[in-house]
Amino acid sequence: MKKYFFETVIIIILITCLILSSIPSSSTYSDNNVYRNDKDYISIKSKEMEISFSAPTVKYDSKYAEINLKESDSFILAPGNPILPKSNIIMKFPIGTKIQNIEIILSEVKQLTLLKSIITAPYPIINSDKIRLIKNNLKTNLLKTSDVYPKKWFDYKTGGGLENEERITFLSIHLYPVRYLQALERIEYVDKIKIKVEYITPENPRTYPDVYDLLIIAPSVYCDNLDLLVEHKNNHGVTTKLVKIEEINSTGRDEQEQIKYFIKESIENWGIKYVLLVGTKTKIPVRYTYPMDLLFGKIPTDLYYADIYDSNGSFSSWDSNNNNIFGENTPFYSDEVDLYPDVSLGRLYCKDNSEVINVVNKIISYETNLNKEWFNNIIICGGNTHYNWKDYLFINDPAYKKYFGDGSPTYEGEYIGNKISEILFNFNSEKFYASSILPSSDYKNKLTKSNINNAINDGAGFVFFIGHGKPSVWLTYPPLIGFITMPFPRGYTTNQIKFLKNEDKYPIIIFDACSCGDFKKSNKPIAWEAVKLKSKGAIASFAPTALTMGYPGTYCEKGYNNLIDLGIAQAIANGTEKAGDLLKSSINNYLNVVDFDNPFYSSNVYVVQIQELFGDPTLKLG
Ligand SMILES: [Ca+2]
Ligand SMILES: [Ca+2]
Repeated sequence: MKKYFFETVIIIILITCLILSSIPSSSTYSDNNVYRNDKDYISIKSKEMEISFSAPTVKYDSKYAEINLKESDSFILAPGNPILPKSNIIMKFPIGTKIQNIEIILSEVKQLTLLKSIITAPYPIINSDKIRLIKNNLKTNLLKTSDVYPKKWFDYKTGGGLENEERITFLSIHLYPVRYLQALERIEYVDKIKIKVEYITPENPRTYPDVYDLLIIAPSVYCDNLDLLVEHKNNHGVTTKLVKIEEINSTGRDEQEQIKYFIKESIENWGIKYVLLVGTKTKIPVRYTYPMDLLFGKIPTDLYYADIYDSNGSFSSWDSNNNNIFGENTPFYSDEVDLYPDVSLGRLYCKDNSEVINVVNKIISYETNLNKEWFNNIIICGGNTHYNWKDYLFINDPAYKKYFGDGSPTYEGEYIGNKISEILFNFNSEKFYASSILPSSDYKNKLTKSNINNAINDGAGFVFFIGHGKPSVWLTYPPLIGFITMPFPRGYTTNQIKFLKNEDKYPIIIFDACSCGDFKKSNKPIAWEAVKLKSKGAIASFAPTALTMGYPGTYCEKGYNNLIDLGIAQAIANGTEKAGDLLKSSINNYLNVVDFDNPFYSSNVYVVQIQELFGDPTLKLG
């Protein structure tokens, strides 16, 4: 997963600027062969870059100091530890590239004495309607007063994945140009960091035949009805292979591993980049994993089938200690899982042929009428996700300030909703917010079930539901009070979706809420119930398969499910063409930016694993 694969990392810290004078200013890359052995060319290549930083700025409030860096709005957020700016460098290499060495050279280290201690990062909270801090359930790594924090000036990880249809090895380097000497109440910082990465690209670059784009795996009873979809896909630029699950006989210790090996063979023999599973968990088994075992137990994750390779390009079994417990994360052991998807994957959770027919007809209708006028409408539903934080009552209370970090209380669902409409500024967003019940509200559209359904009936490309959930319902809270749920009285339920009248105007729904895609507890999660309906409902949906997490207050945008949600919005804004690539792109971004040297890393692993697409990953957007 992390650096275990690689050779030593050398850090050279020179308390001088002399060497830097010979380095070109600003960020530069260079590729060169520096070593050749007698027999073969062993090409150790290198990339260099230099990053400049302004002096950090310090802002004081009544109790804490807040450190900012002009060049970066990314921060180390290890709960209970100081919030410090960081800079994320993402490098991409051909898959199988081996990182030999990473070296950094620092400019002169300067120090600055602070007048107050640095504000600490908030703890995530679980987004179920029963809110609790997870603080007490995870081991924490609070700063000891004698330490420098963080311990190193940089950290890194690698992973094998797929970006823009290219198979690549990601190298994500996080630089920490400001460190905290708590005992002295000082920061130390640098204004330049030079990075040199030495690497070996694979001798035989991976190229696979380009025979098929999409692999569909389904039970044979569905195949007659899926033939229509295969024909449609082939006629619309997506070469498709349908394989009966009964005919898969790859090696593997159990059915899930056999399917995973078959997907690997399909990548290598046919060049597939998309996988569609058709069937419930009894027809196509799901892999259960234990990313936060102590708190959540086992969770269902189809990311297991999408993350085929590690950063070396080797098969990733998700069980590196071979104990038949997959994706383990405990204080004592973690299975090596890089999580970066190597295919874009979705599941049509069909329980019978009538659902197969409904969904195939909807996909064909959606893709034969592209450039839909209503596609540019988006609907955003949200409210006050974390009412227990009593919002503005505590805005000036230092104890709460400690939890919020430098964030402020806010109506989290609406805060994220506004970020989404900013990212998707080219779309017409219609917002249905719980705070619209306040006379002073800027928002006029009331968060009611009929308003939501009327807006969907008018046509929208995307619907975002940001808040809380259970398998059969999405809901949120109004400002301040937590005993009323909205839309009143019991939220937006599976039943409500049945009243839709939106034939041929099918949106993609994003449920940024707990358990709306939980097919372990329920065979009828709302995320699938919306997709399976005949001639109405959604064309596809994204939803977590278990309870999820978030930060309270304005910090909500910095992590967990809200960050996944914002990543999907960003991928839409970037013009991503196919539905499955929205989630893949969001996961890649998430893995590249979240803190990995963090005792809470397992909570990030968990949040990535529970993301599910209920739909065709090759669905053409527009
Ligand atoms: Ca294991
Ligand atoms: Ca991978």
